[in-house]
Amino acid sequence: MKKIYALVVSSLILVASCSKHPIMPDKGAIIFNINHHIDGTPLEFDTIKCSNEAGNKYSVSRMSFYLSGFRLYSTNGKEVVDTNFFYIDARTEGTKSFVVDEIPPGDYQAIRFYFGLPPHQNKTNYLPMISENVNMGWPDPMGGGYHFMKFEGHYLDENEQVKGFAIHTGKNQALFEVTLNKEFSVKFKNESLTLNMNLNEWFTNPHVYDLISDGNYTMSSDSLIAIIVQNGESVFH
Ligand SMILES: [Cu+2]
Repeated sequence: MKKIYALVVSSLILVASCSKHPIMPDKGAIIFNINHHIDGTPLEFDTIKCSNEAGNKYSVSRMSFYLSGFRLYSTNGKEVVDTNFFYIDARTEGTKSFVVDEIPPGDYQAIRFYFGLPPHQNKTNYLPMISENVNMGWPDPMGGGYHFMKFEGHYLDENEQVKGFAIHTGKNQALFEVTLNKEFSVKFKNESLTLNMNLNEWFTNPHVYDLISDGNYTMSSDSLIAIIVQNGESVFH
């Protein structure tokens, strides 16, 4: 009798626990990984073997930038907004992944984010005074705030001489939006998504940018920055 009772009780417990919903987190998270390449070849630093649309031979010594304002669009029309900003430096492993959390579980179809910092964050000394932010500072006499991107390296000029280039963008008008149509679902805390950046796309589509004839420093030229910004809309995929 005692044995049967124990059996009944334990099977009741089993039924009770089976009828419970599986434990799901209220909110999920995505780990974004940034992958840099040049027309499909993994980015390698400091070697003049890249070639862009204009035919410039170039190397990369630095690629650092800010991404901000991530928005995720669910298949049923909901929008999830993240207000954080992320600093990425292609040479520094730890900065190439970051987490967007507080995402309701579900199916998603698109991602949007800003390349650069929104105007309220793009103010001198707004960001924490750590070296990565301080090094991205945009001088006050030129408008203040931060560089949105520092893309630097060397190239061969018309006489095959090695020269430096610095494609820098900054100031509020350089902010642009990237839209990626990607289908993914968020269920748990460890979803991961890769954002690929093709560095050669900064030099083309829609404008062919030539380091020799257009210029090797963009920072003091609003018109060169505008060209780079327009090309930038297609760098991520
Ligand atoms: Cu600069």
